[in-house]
Amino acid sequence: MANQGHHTPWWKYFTFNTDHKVIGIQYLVTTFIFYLIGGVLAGGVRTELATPEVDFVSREIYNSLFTLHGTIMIFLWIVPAGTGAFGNYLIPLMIGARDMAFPRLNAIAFWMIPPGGALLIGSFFVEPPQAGWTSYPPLSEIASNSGQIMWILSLLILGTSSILGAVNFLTTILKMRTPGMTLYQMPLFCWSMIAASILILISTPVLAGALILLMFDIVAGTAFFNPTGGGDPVVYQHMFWFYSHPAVYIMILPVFGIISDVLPVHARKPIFGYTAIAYSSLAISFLGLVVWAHHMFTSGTPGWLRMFFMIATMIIAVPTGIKIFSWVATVWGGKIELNSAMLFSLGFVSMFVIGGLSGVMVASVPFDIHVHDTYFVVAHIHYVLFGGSVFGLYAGIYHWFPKMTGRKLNEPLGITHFVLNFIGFNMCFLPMHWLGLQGMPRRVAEYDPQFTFVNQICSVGSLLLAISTVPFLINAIWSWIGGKQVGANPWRALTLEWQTASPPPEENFLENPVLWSGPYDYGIDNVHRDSDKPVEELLSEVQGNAR
Ligand code: HEM
Ligand SMILES: [Cu+2]
Repeated sequence: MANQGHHTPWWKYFTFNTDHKVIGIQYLVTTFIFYLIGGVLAGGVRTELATPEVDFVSREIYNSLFTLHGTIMIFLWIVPAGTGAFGNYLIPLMIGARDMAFPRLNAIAFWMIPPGGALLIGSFFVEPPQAGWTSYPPLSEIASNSGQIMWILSLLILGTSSILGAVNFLTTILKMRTPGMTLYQMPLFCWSMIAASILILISTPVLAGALILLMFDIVAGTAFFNPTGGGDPVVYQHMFWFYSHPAVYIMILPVFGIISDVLPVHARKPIFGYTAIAYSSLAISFLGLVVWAHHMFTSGTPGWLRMFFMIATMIIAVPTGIKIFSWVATVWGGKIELNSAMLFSLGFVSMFVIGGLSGVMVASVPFDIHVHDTYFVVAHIHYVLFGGSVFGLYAGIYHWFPKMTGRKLNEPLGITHFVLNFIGFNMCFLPMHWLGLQGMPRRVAEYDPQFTFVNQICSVGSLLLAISTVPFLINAIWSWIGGKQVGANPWRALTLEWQTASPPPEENFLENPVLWSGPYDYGIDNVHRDSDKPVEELLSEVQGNAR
């Protein structure tokens, strides 16, 4: 058993490297930098909203701040971090493969991210785009044309990157599993990546189509979506949401997978309902494709159609509820260790439940008509995307950092990070439900002075969120250089990625890995220590402690 970690020289991370582990870390670090940039833009938004008047920035710049904030958070952080970073790093290791199916395509997909991001951020300095992350025409066709075109080109590049990644994930999972591993022996993260990849492949091309037509309208004077030339802006909305509703699942499915893999390890219990979790991912993926018009209840959609989309949307609560039930049942009665990975996972489950509940509320047509385009929607998306996706990504970082670096993140700093993040998050976004119900519109730089105090609470919460990132950054950099060294399998986990050294050698496994157990055959034990024992011995020990 090789326990000696294999460290990649730092400069390799700046090269066109085809090793999926290098690419995964390249994605993780790059997207995190974009997260920080998106966070600074959010800070600009919250600073402006600390007072009801327009004083910090002009209205135009405010529009551009939330436009770029939303676009960066989605297309340069959550989507590429969940799929690109974790998908790349984990899939081959989890299925016992040497690399991805198409390593060069993989490197190309990554290297499309920096130019895509540069183009998007560059648009701010050329002519700030103002039409929101949704870029609905006719607004997107009349304001900031050159910036809007840069925005479109950037999304086309990032979308292509995402498609290339999905082709790779699907092929790798379906074709490159170690001999003897059936689909039902894969870690659940791989199932969730199958579901997310299917969504990417089906929906992203439709977004590309919409954006190309939008660009024709701007540069060539066509009128696909331009009502003054006989076009129909609602067609854009259909095409946009045919991608962007599935996109919320592209952003959350990989995180569902992360949580399903983190919880059993730190609760020392088998996952509850393996097949239910696996199939519910596929069900979410299918249902996610037929609900897009719930974003268009106020766009003149006919009543019978609204009824269909309302009911279909509510049905998604079923597979989602199955997952939540399974996670709760997994930790129920476990020997839970409340370390940072576990705290972020439990934070994820609880915040995602709130986001899911407000989601069922806005799925209902009469309610949605009341809160459409208010801060209620802003609260909802952040409970799903921040309390959900971001918390889950952090859980994944704390859990797999020892695999990636051979060192553990510092726990006191991690717990500080979690506590500040959790308080800041709820302080920033919980009051927005109330603001929305009271009718405060989103995407506007000024507001009715009666909302001042509550907005100031939100802004202080966002400041706390910014501060919470400091202990994390210190922790990540400091632990990478000098953190506590660990052996191959510090969490005593059973999935294959822990059977090789930490960090793994370039070829991942020196011998073909052997499946000694299912991925989650944990007994309840409370022995938490570093283990470098051979897997067979470890397993009999772990299972010997079973109930
Ligand atoms: C860092 C903490 C964050 C803060 C303080 C924050 C704050 C805000 C605020 C106040 C708005 C509403 C702007 C308006 O409508 O006038 C907004 C919009 C938005 N945020 Fe965040 N946000 C944060 C993180 C995130 C994350 C992690 C995501 C993940 C995807 C995200 C996605 C979005 C989206 C999609 C919009 C809609 C943009 C638009 O209307 O075009 N945000 N954010
Ligand atoms: Cu949707």
